[in-house]
Amino acid sequence: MIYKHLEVTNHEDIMVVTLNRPEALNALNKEMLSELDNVITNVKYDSKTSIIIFTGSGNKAFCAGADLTEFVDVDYFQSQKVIEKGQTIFRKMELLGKPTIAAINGYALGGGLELSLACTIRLASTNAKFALPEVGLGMIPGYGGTQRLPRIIGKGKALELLITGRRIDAQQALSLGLVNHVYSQENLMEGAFQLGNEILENSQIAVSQLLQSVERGYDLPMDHALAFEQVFDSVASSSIEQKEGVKAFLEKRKPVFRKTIDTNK
Ligand code: CO8
Repeated sequence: MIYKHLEVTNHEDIMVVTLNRPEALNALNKEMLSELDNVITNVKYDSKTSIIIFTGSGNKAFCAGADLTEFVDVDYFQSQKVIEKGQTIFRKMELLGKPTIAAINGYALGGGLELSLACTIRLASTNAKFALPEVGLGMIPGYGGTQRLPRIIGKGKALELLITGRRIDAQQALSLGLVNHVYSQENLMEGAFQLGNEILENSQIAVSQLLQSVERGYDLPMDHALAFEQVFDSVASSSIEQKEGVKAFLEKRKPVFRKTIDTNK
């Protein structure tokens, strides 16, 4: 499928989704959000894709946030509509059951940072800059930022960034645990692919069940969360991949897993 504001390329089991509005530093307009929704909905049921990398086009920005030209004069219900749309799409990403990697190659501001917070893992290039500057615009981060940032880096540190809107660099983001690794600009995508390939060495059914177990269980009381874990692990443990994994261990060889997620076989 051809998109206006996204470039989507497939590299065997890994899909790269590039936010592609470099003239506006890849700002998320309504059309781009709809396109993202389309990609995420389709990739969930695409057995050929196991991992998705998100990045930005050009070497300046991952995504400079929501397209501010669309928010010059919005009322309560217009605001709520767009916030709900963004929240729904980012939550869909989080519940995809496939690993998503944000390769943050420059500015990740506002909604752009929030997009990356909905990804499984965040990687950054040395020139990346991060902020949730919404309070300086009279808003609050409404695409999940007030909820996901505290969960990822801890409440106290998140609140400081949230109420100051302060911009931080890649090293600061690394020390806060906001990103997992920092690469030179040239090596960022290679790092993302390396990580993707490392994940692909495992059973993709297990990876998928694991992601769903963590995402569905994280905020629940322990007994409910453990009940989820039982179900997700039972799916993984009764799969053909588990049989291969254990057999390979006993035969002292590397397991050969399929790269797709098909729980029926
Ligand atoms: N929206 C629209 N256009 C943008 C955006 C944006 N968020 N960011 C950059 N651009 C455009 C600029 O207007 C400029 O366009 P033009 O060349 O036509 O003037 C072009 O991109 C290049 O930008 P700059 O000239 O500003 O480049 P600089 O290198 O000088 O500065 C910055 C780069 C620091 C990234 C600067 O552009 C900036 O501060 N951008 C705004 C960042 C921001 O505040 N983002 C948060 C937006 S709010 C948000 O995301 C909340 C989500 C929920 C919304 C729900 C609302 C109801």
